[in-house]
Amino acid sequence: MYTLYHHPYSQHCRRVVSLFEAADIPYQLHHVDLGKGGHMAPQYLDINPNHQVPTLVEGDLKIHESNAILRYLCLRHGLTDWYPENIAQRAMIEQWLDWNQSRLSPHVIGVVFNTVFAGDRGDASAIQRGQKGLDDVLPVLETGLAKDLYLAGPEPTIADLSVASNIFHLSLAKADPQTPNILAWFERISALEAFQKSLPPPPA
Ligand SMILES: N[C@@H](CCC(=O)N[C@@H](CS)C(=O)NCC(=O)O)C(=O)O
Repeated sequence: MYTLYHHPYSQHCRRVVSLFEAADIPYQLHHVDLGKGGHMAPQYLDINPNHQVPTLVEGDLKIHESNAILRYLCLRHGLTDWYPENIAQRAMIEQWLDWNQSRLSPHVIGVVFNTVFAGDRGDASAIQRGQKGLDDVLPVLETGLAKDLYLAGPEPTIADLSVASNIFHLSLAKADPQTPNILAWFERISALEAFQKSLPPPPA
């Protein structure tokens, strides 16, 4: 049985939960209380020295980095629908997985953390910088969705689960993009039961 070290407000965790649910893979969640410093506890640092969630544990194997976990699960369980073997399609999936981490994610964190989770410590200039960054990168996603229903073709893949977890995260700060291709795509992803099952309750 897989154990996913998890926090419900972590978009990086939610993308993994979406795949577990979509592929009907048994798993258990282990809550890491980020608010109380659970990620800095020595026992957790032994599991993930980056002091971050998610971490996937399967016996002696411990994997950090959410997209690496998605790829591992697909390869381990032969989920070729979610991670097609066609090399051109695979390249598109890898492109969007990397784009999500390197281009989109920093701005999502800047905006959402400081708007929703930082309370009085919210940094207005970080929100402004994040918003400017989003204005720069989100048109890339809008254009990327012009050709097909999903990021790497006519069916959803792990690239969609990964990027959509960040788009949902932006909605917590009411900063989710409102351009037509992204809206229509996000509606399609939101209709997936597996995606719905990954979502957190509204923040208190
Ligand atoms: N690149 C990592 C990012 C994970 C990440 O940023 N996790 C956040 C929660 S969403 C976290 O655990 N932050 C605590 C910390 O960095 O100390 C991944 O994709 O798994």
